[in-house]
Amino acid sequence: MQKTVLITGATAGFGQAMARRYAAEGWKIVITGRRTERLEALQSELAPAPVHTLCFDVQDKSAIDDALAGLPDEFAKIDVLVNNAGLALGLDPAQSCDLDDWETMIDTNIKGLLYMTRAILPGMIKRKRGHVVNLGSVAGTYPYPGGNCYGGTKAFVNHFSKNLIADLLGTPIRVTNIEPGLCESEFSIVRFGGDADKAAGVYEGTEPILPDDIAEIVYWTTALPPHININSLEVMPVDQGFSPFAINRK
Ligand code: NDP
Ligand code: 8X3
Repeated sequence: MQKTVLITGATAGFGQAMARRYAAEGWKIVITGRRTERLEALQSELAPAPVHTLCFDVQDKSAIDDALAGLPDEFAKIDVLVNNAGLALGLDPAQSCDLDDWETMIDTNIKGLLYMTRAILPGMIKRKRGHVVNLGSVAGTYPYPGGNCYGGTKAFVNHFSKNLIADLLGTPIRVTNIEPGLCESEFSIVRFGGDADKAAGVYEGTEPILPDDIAEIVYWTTALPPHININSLEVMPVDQGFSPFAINRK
């Protein structure tokens, strides 16, 4: 039976790479994002693979509900939901950063993920099959200066994913939280308000993880035998490590 994956945030980075990966495996794919032209370009690129595009903002609950209600029958039975749409805005300290940026991160990374999950889970349970893959981050586990609200949203994703596993015990539905570290995509360009040079500096002199690497990992978690659930998977490039605690000395 041909399976269906719905990927949020498929207009760039990880989501776009995942669409290509699932298309290569012969899945039906629903790609979402706010940029229609990119969704259509990806659909054309992947043709003749069965791809359906849905343009909506994950912050908008009724837009999500309308978009999902309008899914054609052949794309409506979602086997895998990848809650990938998300963003970081800024790297300023909590005491001086923009409160609107915090709200956007919360509305996108937390509330958008909740809306999508709540809309799609009942169908999965009814069909007795499904897998929710969430994009968390190392930022949800390890603090760093300027990570404040972004890290907080990803800590939410981590804990919510595990609580979903608790609620879904006794069903065949799987839940996985992928927690990447340094990965080159449009992520840093968005974080720095479109400053591509500043974003490039984040990866300078390193070999970061690339969107295709994350797509491979996500696909692998969903292709495992159905009795196996990868609860969480933390992944960093070899060029990334840890620092000791920072100490303020008088
Ligand atoms: P990109 O910026 O390359 O892609 C982000 C995607 O999210 C885009 O397709 C964008 O689509 C979509 N998106 C953002 N906001 C919204 C919204 N309000 N509604 C709908 N779609 C939205 O980033 P990545 O691919 O790197 O990031 C994907 C996920 O992985 C994010 O959740 C991020 O936090 C997480 N992550 C990224 C890491 C990294 O270093 N790159 C590391 C760890 C986690 P559009 O603009 O068209 O709406
Ligand atoms: C993205 C990784 O370290 O920039 O989630 O927060 S990091």
